Amino acid sequence: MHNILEVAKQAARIGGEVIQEGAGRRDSLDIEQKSLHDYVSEVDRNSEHAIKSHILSAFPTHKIVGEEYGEHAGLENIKWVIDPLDGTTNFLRGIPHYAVSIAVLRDGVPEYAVVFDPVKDEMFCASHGGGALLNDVPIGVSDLASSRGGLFATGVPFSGDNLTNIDRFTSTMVAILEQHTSGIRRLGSAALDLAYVAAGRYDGYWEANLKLWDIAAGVLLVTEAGGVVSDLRGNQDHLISGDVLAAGAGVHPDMARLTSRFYKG
Ligand code: 2AM
Ligand code: CA
Repeated sequence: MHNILEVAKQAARIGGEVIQEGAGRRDSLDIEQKSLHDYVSEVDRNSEHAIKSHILSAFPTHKIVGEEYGEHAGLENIKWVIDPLDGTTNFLRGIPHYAVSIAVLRDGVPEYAVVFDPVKDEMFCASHGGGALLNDVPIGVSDLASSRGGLFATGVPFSGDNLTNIDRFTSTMVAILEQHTSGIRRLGSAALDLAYVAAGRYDGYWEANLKLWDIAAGVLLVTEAGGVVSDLRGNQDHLISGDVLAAGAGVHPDMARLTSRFYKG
């Protein structure tokens, strides 16, 4: 009998090896543009293929959905959600900040999560009710009592629908800055942003319009690390909408009050 979390961690390491092998020959990679500002390389595809093969060798009946290859049919109630390379733009430009993200959902609810950064060799993982770990050591969210003075992360809109609604992003940013923050970071990997909230490195993180594979693992990391996750209105629709707000319990209500002013629907 295979242990789901162990298989997820092994699969993430296998994906990480594919990515780092590709990083060593960046100039010769086969790169394709999926849409404006959205690129995919042979590394994204090879990583997903390797991850999927490993999962299916342990759990041949499980359902899998990945960013690059879509859905692999299987059991309806258990679904592996894979981002084989979160932070592709960073990767392609030689910016060493990207990750593999793997979540296992049971009836739509994240039960196991792994976010693996192959550059820093950081393995974040969580299981429902079992807490969150970084390289096998328990982690917890920040204990800041309010958003004042916090260090935050976000994602700056870069294309599509997000740009047509740019005002609500900039208004949110100003409102957060008015809290006298320690700064706002934009590092380009949603999975790692959430993992960093789980580890208490950021006090809070918000971003709109993400995909399920960007956030499914990260949201479980945050809640298992004692944090709170919602959409930008403060509701529990983040896995459906892809709009996410994650923070420690002291900071989340303040941030939700600010984001909900600008993200009404
Ligand atoms: P991806 O690398 O898996 O596509 C952060 O804003 C999220 O948006 C990332 O997790 C990233 O996931 C996605 N993204 C896609 N294109 C991007 C771009 N040009 N710049 C920043 N993020 C991008
Ligand atoms: Ca990706």
